Amino acid sequence: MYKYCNSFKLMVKSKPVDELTIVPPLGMDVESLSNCFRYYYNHTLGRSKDCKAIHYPYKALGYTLRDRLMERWKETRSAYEETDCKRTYYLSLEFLMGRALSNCMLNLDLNETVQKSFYQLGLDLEEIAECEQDAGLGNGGLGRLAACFLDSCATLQLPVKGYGLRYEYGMFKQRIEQGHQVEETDHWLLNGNPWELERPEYTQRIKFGGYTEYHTNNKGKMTVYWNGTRDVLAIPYDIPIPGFKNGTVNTLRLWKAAATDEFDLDEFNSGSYTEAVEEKNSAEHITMVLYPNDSSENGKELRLRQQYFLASASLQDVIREWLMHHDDFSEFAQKNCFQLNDTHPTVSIAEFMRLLIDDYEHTWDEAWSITSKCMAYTNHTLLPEALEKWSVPLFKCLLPRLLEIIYEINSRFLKQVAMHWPGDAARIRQMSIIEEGPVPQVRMAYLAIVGSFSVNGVAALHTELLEKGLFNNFYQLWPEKFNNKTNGVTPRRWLAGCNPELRQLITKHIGSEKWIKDLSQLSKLEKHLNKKDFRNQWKKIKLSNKAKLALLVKAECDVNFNTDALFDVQVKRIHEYKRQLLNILHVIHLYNRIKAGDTKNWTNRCVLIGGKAAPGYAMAKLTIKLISNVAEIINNDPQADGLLKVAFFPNYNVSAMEVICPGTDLSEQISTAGKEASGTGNMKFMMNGALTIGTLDGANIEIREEVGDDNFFLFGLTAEEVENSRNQYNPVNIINNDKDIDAVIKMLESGYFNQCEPQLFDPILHSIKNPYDMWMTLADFRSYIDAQEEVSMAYQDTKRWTTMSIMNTLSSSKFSTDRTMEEYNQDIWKLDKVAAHQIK
Ligand code: 26Q
Repeated sequence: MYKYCNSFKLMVKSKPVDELTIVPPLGMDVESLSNCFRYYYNHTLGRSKDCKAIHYPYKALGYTLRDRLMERWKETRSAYEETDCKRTYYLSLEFLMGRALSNCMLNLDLNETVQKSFYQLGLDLEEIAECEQDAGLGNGGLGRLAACFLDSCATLQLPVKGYGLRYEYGMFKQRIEQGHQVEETDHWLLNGNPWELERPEYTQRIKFGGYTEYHTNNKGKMTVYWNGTRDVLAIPYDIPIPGFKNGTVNTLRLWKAAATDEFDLDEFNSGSYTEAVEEKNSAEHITMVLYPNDSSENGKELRLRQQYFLASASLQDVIREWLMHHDDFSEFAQKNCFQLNDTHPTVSIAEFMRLLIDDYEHTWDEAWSITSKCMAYTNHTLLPEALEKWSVPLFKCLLPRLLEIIYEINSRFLKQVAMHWPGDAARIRQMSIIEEGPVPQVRMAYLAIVGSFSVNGVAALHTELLEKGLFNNFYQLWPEKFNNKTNGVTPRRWLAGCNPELRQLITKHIGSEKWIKDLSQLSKLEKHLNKKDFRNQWKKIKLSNKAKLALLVKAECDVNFNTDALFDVQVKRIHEYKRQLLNILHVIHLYNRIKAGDTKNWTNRCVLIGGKAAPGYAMAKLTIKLISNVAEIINNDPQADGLLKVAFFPNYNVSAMEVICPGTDLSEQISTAGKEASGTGNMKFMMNGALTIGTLDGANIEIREEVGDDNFFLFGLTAEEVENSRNQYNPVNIINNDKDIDAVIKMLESGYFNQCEPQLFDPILHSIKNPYDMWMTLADFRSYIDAQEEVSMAYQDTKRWTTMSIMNTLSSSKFSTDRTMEEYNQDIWKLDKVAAHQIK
């Protein structure tokens, strides 16, 4: 039998005999690892002892470990195939994976073995691990959530496969130059990537452009042809996703764009050889760069190309695999589910309809019945300006067949609306997938809701606000589709991995490591809460983690953090709604107190702020500059020495967070209530024993519920109060009636922090004083100052602080993605867990 894959002309004449694939399992002992490592270093990579480049030993270790993953990967695939189990595909434009090496050692339980092997080889494991580039294929929360989900699914042995894009350039690297953000490219694949496996035999072909034609086929059936397209190839690269010590290795499949080998013959014959070859370039642009989360990038054609490229390649791939074991699609919807990570991959709904109708000859009703039973949509934002829209003319030009299908989906949907609300024309206009206007727009969130059987928000408040606000019409029509799935983070990376000392202490007191897979066991620590020995060790570990963070801050920011001081940290993308501004205004307030000699009962603080601003977001960039300038002045003022330090942390990323969250005392979660969908950094800090100062926003509400009011520093208006007081908001009044706030504003207005650059911060001052300030920064300032004062007092009471810190870790089990994934599975996916055959 010949198997033929459309573009990669691979022929397999016969099934390989077992001799080819039967191999004895690889050793997991020190000697086997050392031998394997030496083999890769000397033979595969061809290096000698004189080679100074550190990434070769890193790569050799990567290959050594990947081989061990490879065996388990095969076993996992066989187990899924043999059981013909139901599967979920997590479609996401972003997977913010961070580093793979230490995660792989943790999950294969090879930490100690590799340590020993490297000790014998005379190599420094820590130094070698440090040279791994972060896989920064995401902007922030949404991308990191996808990575945590994959980790938990592998650990829970859920048959879930991730599909994404293999960007050549990930999230930009941030440098700070004279207080300003400067973006640099992140060419993360430059030295190769030992964690990926290219799979050209599964290449797919993706259509763009062209036009549609309607013909009646020989059976008298009307058939649509999408012709005249300019096609691009999608080549898959597989990344192994190991579960925690369970023999499962799931897959993340990332697509890379490549040109077809066909040239435009007309151009070729007329002598424009180079122009013909240039087409190659434009094809490969599709997966060149990750889009930063930037509203100025909205509506860009290349972004829509990326979205369709992911959707089409992934769906074709799933169908290819399905048809290897099934004759038709009758059981497809029972056995497959697609989870859409925000609206970014939502064109999948129309693409699946196209494939079923045009390529597999289904009727509209059959196709819709299958499609709408397998799609599920997760929303991650409440900001109306962040809802994706695509101009109809652009859509028509790039994806003409898909636009036709979307119009048909919409027309059938609007008939349902009309039945439900007879005579309500306004409702039809409001709910239409096509927004009318000078340039009509496709509303992707509406398409996602109409085409999915499940719609979920990412924290209780967020889901409630979706139901009551943004998607209320749809909620009225289909209340049963809506559900909440509060986010989480994986305790492997975010506790066991990044905080090895705390891992050891917890394990010792629980009596086993089972808590790493079952975080609810953390409650067993409660009986040690008042034990002196346990508490002392807790404090010692926090201090040691603070020392590590202080070293990093010294290296990256050249600022001295004293570990006796309160480490007060806000790290996340820079955005007005997250209110880094409120944080720095409070810093200025503290500085004013120092200058005024008001330092009785003072608590020393080290304030760390980090995060990237979207390159086109002027206000966010100016906020970074303000933080940098304030830091510069305060850190060089001898009066503030020992009392207050401030640093802006450059290039905040996953690896930095692995050092930052274990060394933090106070976690800043201070968004305007109703604006942060969930937040996940808040959960990482909590797990590592930091206390939160926060508003009643996103998952903060649930964090407070779990840890108890006494162990959380609450301030600010509720989401409801924010909306109800918007019309009366008068920031100038607030300034005039509060001398502390007035002093802070005066300080800014005086140019104290921008003496060489007059007027620099005027846009910030204007936004703060604007009664239409969307983020109502000053409305919460007094309450924030007071809550911070409570924090200072609590920190001085070491006994109280330690209890609160332990209580935070102990109460964090809800925020494990293991719990989140169990809920997705119970309510949405309904997958059976499948254990792979364990290799010893
Ligand atoms: C938009 C236009 C063009 C190109 C890119 C984008 C784009 C890219 C990324 C828009 C949004 C994102 C990412 C959003 C995000 O990270 N949202 C966060 O998701 C987390 C996980 O659910 C939540 O915890 C956060 O509250 C939410 O802000």
